[in-house]
Amino acid sequence: MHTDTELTRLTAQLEALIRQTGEFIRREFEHFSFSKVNYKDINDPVSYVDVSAENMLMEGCNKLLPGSGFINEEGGEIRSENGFTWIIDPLDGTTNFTHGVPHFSISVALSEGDEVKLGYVYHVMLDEMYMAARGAGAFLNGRPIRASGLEKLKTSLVVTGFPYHRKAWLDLHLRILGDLVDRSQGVRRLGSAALDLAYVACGRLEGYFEFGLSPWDLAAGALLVQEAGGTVSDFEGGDNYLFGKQILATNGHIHVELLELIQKRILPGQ
Ligand code: 2AM
Ligand code: CA
Repeated sequence: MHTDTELTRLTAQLEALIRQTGEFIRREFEHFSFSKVNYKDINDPVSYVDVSAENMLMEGCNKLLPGSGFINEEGGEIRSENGFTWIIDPLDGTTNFTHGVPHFSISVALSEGDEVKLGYVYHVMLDEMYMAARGAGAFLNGRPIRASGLEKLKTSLVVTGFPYHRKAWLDLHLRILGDLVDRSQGVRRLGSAALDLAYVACGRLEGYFEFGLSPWDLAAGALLVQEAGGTVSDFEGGDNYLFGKQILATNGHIHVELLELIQKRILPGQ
C-alpha cells in the first residue's frame, strides 16, 4: 500500500468482503441448530459457520494483498512474504451465535510489520461497520466516532469477559469484579471482545478489560479505541496487550482509575 488511491481501493474491497461474509453468517444464523456445534475445548465451540467464514475472508484478503501472512482464530498462522499480516476472527462471539443471541461480529485487522494499520469490526446483526485506519480516525458506518467524555469510574459503564483457562485468573477476576460493581455505574458481559472494544470506541461504554484473549479477538478493536481517542494498555500500563493475555481499554479519562483498581488485586506472581 503505497498511495492514498491504493489504500482507498483496498478499504472499499475489504469492506465489501466483510459485508459479504456477514451476509453468509446472517443467513446461517436464521436456521442454525445447536447439533452442528463442535468443541475445540470444553468451553470453546466452533461450527461450520466459523470455518466457512474464515475461508471466505482468507481467500479474499489474500487476493487483495498476495503473499500476506495470517494469524487466524480457526486456521493458525501463515508467515508473511510481503510484510503484511491479516489478523482475523471470522465469528467473535461464537457462543452467542450458537445459542441464538444476536450479538457477534467479524474482526479483521491488517498489520504492517508489528504495527496494526487497519481494523474492521462488523456487528453482523445490527449491520454496524466499525473501521479505523492508523492516523486517520475511527468510523461507524462512515461517520467519525469518539470515545466517551465521562471522567469518573463512578458514572462509567464497564464491560468484561470471564477468563477461561486459569483458575488463578478467574479468582483474580472475581475479586476485581467485586470492587468494580461497587465503584462503577455498572458492569456488563456481552460475549464478543471485538464488539466490547468497538462499543468503547463509539462511546457506548467507558471501559473494557479481560484476561487470556488472543490477537484475533483484539487487534482491530484496540486500533478502533486508540483512533477514537481512547487508551489501550496491559495491566502494567504497557503496550503488551495483543499477545500478553491481558487488556484494558478505556475512554482515556478513567484509565488510571481502572488500572489502579485492577493492579490492587493482582498479587505478586499472578
Ligand atoms: P470467540 O467467540 O471467537 O471464541 C468473550 O469474553 C470473548 O472470549 C469472545 O471474544 C470469545 O471469542 C472469547 N472466547 C470464548 N471462548 C473462549 C475460550 N474458550 N478461550 C478463549 N477465548 C474465548
Ligand atoms: Ca474471538
